[in-house]
Amino acid sequence: MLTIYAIPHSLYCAKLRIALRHKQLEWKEELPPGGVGSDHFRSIIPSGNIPTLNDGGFILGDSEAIIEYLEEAHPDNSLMPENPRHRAKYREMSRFHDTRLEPVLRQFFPLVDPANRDQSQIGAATIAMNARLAQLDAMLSGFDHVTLRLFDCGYPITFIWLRAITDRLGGAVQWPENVVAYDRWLRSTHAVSEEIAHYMPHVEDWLASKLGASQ
Ligand SMILES: N[C@@H](CCC(=O)N[C@@H](CS)C(=O)NCC(=O)O)C(=O)O
Repeated sequence: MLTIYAIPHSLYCAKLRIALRHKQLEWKEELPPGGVGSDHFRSIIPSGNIPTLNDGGFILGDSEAIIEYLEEAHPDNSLMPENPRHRAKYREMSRFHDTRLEPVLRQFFPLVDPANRDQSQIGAATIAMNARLAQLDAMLSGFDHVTLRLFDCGYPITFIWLRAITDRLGGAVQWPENVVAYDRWLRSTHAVSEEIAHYMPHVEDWLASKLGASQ
């Protein structure tokens, strides 16, 4: 069986589970041996990346690399189309999530703790996020939403965190029309709705650990 080294609140582990659920693969999860960032875990995977896959001794880090490997090793319930240009566009959308949108979400995480709350930093992160969401809105206009695709695995989890955090922090994140419709469609798919049911308590636990009584 596939083993995933994961931690409960990791966004990229949730992204990977959406692909596993869609592809109807069985897996088990373990905490990273030796702990996050430990020498022992880095002896298994030098980058220390979470998630990391262990497929019968074949070790692979990075959610995107893992999903592409699973797609090739287990082609059923595919997340990729045949056409090379469509495949390339799926990868472009997925990388936009991992390298452009989600890194802006990360700017919000340290600001959740009331001790670190800084309105000017919340404002700067909000401006950066609105710019990325506007770009995503334009990019989405080229896609119909029919069945789950490679790039659909990361976005729903980033949207969950963004709503949960900005509900608490305030700020003025603007959700463009195509993004709202996309989020609604993602939640209607079985893989995303199952993952949200599993993952949401971990999001709430993380927020409670940062917000304490001020929640
Ligand atoms: N691009 C990577 C990002 C994964 C990532 O940022 N993982 C965090 C946890 S959510 C991590 O590895 N933290 C531990 C570390 O950096 O040592 C992926 O898609 O797997």
